[in-house]
Amino acid sequence: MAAGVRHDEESDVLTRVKKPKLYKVILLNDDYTTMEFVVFILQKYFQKNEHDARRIMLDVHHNGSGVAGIYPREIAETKVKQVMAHAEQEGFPLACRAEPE
Ligand code: TYC
Repeated sequence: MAAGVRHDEESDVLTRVKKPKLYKVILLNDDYTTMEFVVFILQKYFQKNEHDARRIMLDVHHNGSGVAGIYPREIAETKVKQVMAHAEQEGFPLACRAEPE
């Protein structure tokens, strides 16, 4: 084994254990989802207060996308699924996705 390889692998593993790779959950704008529903989603799934939820919603509305929250991969992916399922249930096309920070 080349010198240093094992050590590098160990330090990578330790880094991931202590500091998991983080993913942004991005909300995407559309013309049909109501502002109220997006504010509700930000409060329910991303623990935002009303003020911050409105600010993030308006940021998405004006800029096309915005960050709802930042989480380890599994949590980010779960939130994407929960949000999309809830929006679909309400008949809104609201889309979101997770992407590495
Ligand atoms: N653009 C939507 C409207 O005018 C509001 C909206 C905001 C929709 C953010 C989606 O992620 C979104 N009703």
